[in-house]
Amino acid sequence: MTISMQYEPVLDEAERLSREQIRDLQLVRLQSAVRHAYENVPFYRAKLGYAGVTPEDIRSLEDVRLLPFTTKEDLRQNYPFGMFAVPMDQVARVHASSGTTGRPTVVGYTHKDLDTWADLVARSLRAAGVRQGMRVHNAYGYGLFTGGLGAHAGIERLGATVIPVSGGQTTRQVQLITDFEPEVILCTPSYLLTIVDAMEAAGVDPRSTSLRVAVLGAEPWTNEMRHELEERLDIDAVDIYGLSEVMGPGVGNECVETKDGPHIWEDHFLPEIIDAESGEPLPDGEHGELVFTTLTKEAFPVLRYRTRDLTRLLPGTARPGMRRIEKITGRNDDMIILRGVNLFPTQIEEVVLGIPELSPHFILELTREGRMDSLCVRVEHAPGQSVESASPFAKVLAKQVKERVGSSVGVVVEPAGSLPRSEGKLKRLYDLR
Ligand code: DLL
Repeated sequence: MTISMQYEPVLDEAERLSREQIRDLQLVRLQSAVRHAYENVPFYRAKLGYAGVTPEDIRSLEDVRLLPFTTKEDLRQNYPFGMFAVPMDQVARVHASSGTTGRPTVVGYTHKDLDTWADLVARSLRAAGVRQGMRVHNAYGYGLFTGGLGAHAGIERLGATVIPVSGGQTTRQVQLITDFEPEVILCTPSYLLTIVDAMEAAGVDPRSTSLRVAVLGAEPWTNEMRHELEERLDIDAVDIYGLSEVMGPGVGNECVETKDGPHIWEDHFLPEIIDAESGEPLPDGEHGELVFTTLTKEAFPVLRYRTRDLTRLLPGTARPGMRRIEKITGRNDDMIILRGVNLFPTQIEEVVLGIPELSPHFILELTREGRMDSLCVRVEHAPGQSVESASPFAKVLAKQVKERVGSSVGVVVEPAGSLPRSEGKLKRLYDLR
């Protein structure tokens, strides 16, 4: 167990608002956000018109439910700039999602949007325990991905020192951490795992570096992975959440003093949970798909955007005015349906990390024999083990997955270092069907 840093939390004005004050602010902002989207984006005008809704119909926060959903497919169909709500000469920057299938989705920001984004990333980092004057090693990828540049601006806004490393070249990352002595690292959890291994390979004791905090996100990860990274690096590992369509990193962030799931920065974003199949809104506390309406964005407002992320809304703790989401451990897109049983890669991660003879490096391969789908977990053995010595634990893993998830999976123990390593968002699932 690492001991959480004894920082006094530093809160900005909005973080001190009561729940009631936040809701009042949200209603005023929601009304103007809906009007802005309606008046400036033909797509929203048409969609609201079709649903028989006008901006005047939004009289309470609950009236957000009158609005139709927006999906990734809607954004694709308006590629590249069709969803922008300001003329192009007011767009200061664009970013785009990688778009593994089909067209990427393009998002835009005015100067004011960039300003808000920097403020919210600074707030996120402060919640994680980052303070003015600290050195921050930023290993999120720079470029069209929102991670690198989004985090960069927030680090500067906070008054910390940014080391803009971007992703990749892992040996050099280790060298820079050793030489520049940053207190903070920002990257995906899977890439931090790659970096820790590289430290060990270079003869650097990961627990002895200058690092004290890691702000990790951009992909699902479990509390088991948090404990693994905190133990191995002697740090606090804190969760940062966000998505390009809503802004980028910093839509919400965990507070280091509680580490109980990201608080959503509700002065700028209105979250909802819906039933992923029926689209029906669900009460707080129930599991479903996370949906966002942006309250202040100028260039790229979204109304009821379906994230495909699965979680639930919980009351605020360290920031009582804003609700939290439970740590996101699954996306609709990642769900594997194996002979009728739903399974998420993070459920396998939880089990793998509980078996010391196995390493946290694993991939999932989905194959089909005849009409039957089967899933194979390829997992590397832990350091100090061999394929022979760790192989009996393949059975242990398969048994625990069967008990906890209800699916029968195959398990193959692989030599250390044989599986692909993450340099950003990890690809866990290989669909070979
Ligand atoms: O990944 C933004 C980001 C960058 C967040 C750096 C945090 C840190 P996209 O590439 O648009 O944006 O991917 C967004 O990544 O819908 C989630 O499925 C997943 N995701 C992001 N943060 C988390 C997290 C960035 N903390 C998609 N936990 C989202 C789980 C996350 N999943």
